[in-house]
Amino acid sequence: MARVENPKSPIVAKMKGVHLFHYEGAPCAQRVRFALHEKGLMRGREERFDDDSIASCQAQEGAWVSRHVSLVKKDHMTKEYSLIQPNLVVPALVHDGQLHIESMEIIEYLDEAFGGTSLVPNQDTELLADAQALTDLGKTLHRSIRFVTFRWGLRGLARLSSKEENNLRELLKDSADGELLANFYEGYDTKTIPDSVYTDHLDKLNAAFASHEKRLQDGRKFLSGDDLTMADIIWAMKTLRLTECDYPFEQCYPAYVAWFKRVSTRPSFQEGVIGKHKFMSTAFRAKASVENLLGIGLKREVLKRVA
Ligand SMILES: N[C@@H](CCC(=O)N[C@@H](CS)C(=O)NCC(=O)O)C(=O)O
Repeated sequence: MARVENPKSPIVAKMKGVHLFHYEGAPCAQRVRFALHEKGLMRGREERFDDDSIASCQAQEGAWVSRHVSLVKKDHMTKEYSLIQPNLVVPALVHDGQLHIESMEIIEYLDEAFGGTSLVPNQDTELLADAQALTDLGKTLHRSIRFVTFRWGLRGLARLSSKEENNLRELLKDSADGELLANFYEGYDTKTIPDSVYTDHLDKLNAAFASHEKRLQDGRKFLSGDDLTMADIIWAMKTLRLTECDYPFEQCYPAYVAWFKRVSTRPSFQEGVIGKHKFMSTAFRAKASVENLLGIGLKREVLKRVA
């Protein structure tokens, strides 16, 4: 479990109940919000991420405290946040003064700590191995989603200035995993992520979706069988993010689209994932549809490569 021993920030020890450091549009944070709602925990008060007042550190029974970390305003690239999440990414979760990082390990932790839907099929070794393998593939392809969606969704908007890059390197100097984030931003050229960097990632994602389409042909409801597991969670967030870039799922993978509908119509998805993200999600989709109409979007690229 990715529990952080001796966290540097004094705020962690003060927190009672569940507190989530997250960003509405970040797939890794959406995974955890989805799981929290499946576990029957509702979204509670909104607090500033670094508010350590006694009142802000108390969670209501049955609810999680939302501590929003804006990736747009670069809250995550501040000294304060680096003391909470040393890799400068969202999410981070605190439960009764214990800090946990790594979204899928947080989900495993929640599965043990709370009731509600069981997300890790521990009772069935074969099922567990399958769900774990799908989850691991999802983790491996996390970088691919970043490259593709930053290339097509955010384009140059997310590029860091050289001052910001230096600040990032400085904040990450003691982090074990920090190199990944720093390298990612250095992958930008002057305008966006170059084609030579992202196409290989797109091919890997296309191959994964084709394989999911195949496994769903036997009529199963979810990726590993008839029950929702953590594998559905990690893949649903990738699918949402790519849907916001107008990836042509409908044309390429009909059974996968039906699966995504089953997952995304769950109340936990609507409340935990979409909720306050609705406006941005709709805006991204509208932007992507216009780009595709103009022939400069992701859809054409995918159809060219999948055909
Ligand atoms: N392995 C980590 C990855 C976390 C991660 O990459 N989070 C992204 C959002 S999905 C982030 O915070 N990115 C910061 C950035 O893009 O600058 C996890 O699963 O928790």
